[in-house]
Amino acid sequence: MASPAVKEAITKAALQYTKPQGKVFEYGTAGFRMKADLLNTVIFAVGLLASLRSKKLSGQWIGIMVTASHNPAEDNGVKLVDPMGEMLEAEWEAYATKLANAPLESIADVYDELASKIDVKMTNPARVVFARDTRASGSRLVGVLNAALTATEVEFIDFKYMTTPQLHYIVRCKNTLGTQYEYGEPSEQGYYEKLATSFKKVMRGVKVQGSLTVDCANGVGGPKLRELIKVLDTAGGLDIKVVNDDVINPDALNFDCGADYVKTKQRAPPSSKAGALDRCASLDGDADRLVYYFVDETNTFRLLDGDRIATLAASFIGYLAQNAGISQKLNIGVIQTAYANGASTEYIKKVLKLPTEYTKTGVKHLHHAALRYDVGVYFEANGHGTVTFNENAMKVIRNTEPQSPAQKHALESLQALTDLINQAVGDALSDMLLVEVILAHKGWSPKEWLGTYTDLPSFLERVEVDDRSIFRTVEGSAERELESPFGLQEEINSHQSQFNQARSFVRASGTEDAVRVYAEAATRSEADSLVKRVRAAVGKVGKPKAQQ
Ligand code: 16G
Ligand code: MG
Repeated sequence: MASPAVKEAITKAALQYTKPQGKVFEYGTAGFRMKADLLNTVIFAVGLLASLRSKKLSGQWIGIMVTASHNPAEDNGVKLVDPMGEMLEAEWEAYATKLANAPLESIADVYDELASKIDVKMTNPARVVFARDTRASGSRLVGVLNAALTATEVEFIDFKYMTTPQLHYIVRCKNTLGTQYEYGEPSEQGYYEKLATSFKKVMRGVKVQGSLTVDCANGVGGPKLRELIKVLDTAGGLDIKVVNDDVINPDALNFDCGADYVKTKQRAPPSSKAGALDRCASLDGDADRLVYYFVDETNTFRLLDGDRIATLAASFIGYLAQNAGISQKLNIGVIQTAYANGASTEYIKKVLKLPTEYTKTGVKHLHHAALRYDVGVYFEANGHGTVTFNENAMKVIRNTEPQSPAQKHALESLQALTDLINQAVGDALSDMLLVEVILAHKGWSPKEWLGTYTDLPSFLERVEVDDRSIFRTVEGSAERELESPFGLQEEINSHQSQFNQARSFVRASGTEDAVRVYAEAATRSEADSLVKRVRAAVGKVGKPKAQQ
């Protein structure tokens, strides 16, 4: 039970805010996300939940990130980070939802009821770290968070502006400090130094060719990348040109730039001045997504998305494991979602000869699946992803006695990669250094990277429907098959069977009030016809709002 004094403090603090009328909140794929004006009471609830979560885990540090990622500047959001830097445990999402919807007058009671239900020892300490992206609404929301954490007597540290992955890193460092799993120094400087030191190690004997232009979506990744560049200090010949790093003009965030723009529009930001074959990359607003691209000699835009980063990373790690003589001791797997281009999956299976697996969309699903491998490479096509190394992998890499200088070099490189890669969560800055390392080792320009396989032409469409909740996928199908509405999957199958190498699926978005339709096929025109047919089939059963 919470003490009467704490309950009183919660009620008093909560009543400073007003709940938006008639709005139902839900902790979704990436936490709560909406117009920033509506978020005060949600943030307050998240503060309360973080206190319970930390107490439940005997005072381990819990993270709270205030961000709306690639959403427009007027939005904001919040998500919780668990002790090892992972996403909040799924079961607790429902508790977050419950608290966020509780009336303010009785939120202290709901807090107390939850504490008994989850069996939280209320005398345990609670510790929280939080940070935010550069959105104008962030400072107000952090004020609300402060009020909730103060009322529940939480010990907290405000890390001010950070990328989402930096906060995940801090949480993991804080909780592993002084243990055998020590992850690094829990500070922003510690983060840069860990990346820079391991980058230098793995770059020994090779040099980056040409410059890299990084579009920072006018978000928090801009100033943080500049800090990282200072610490890297031209190591390995890395020459980064930072663009779209305006964090002063609040409306510039994610506007006509950033990873989401580039991936969905399949074009470079209009502001791009990159020349033919120049290596370019884009981060999203909170720097947990990364895509690469270039314009070829015929002025055609070429995207190197998350699937490409996954195949590049898996091939390099496989190659190093081979050279280190430990490939028999490590099971390396690649985790993808239904959005992964079929050609990438073929390449992983047939050329890299590695197992692949599909999970539902959303980082947490991929991350959990990756942890079942010694080395789990996971990326969503949209650029979210990382590589995880389990305890066995770390032991094998650390304890294998090299039999030759070449083996020694490979083992040291692998060891450095385990530090270069942010294993807590997908991290655009760390992933970018990983890609740069691999391209330098292979001596590849983005053109050679693109040449590893040819993507099947694909289309992704957004369809507004009356009620997206009727679009339910079959459990265990990784969202590749629908069980409802009745008959729709059969219709999709029948369209699909009329085209070559064709695949299409439909799923309800977890972040927007819409349904997504994906189709790929051997040619552009086939993929186009397929997506149109499936879209029409969805429209028929879903009755698009516009047609009502
Ligand atoms: C969120 C997820 C992302 C997923 C996307 C799908 C995290 C950190 N982010 O942004 O992984 O790809 O949602 O959105 O988990 P959708 O459900 O609207 O298609
Ligand atoms: Mg993001």
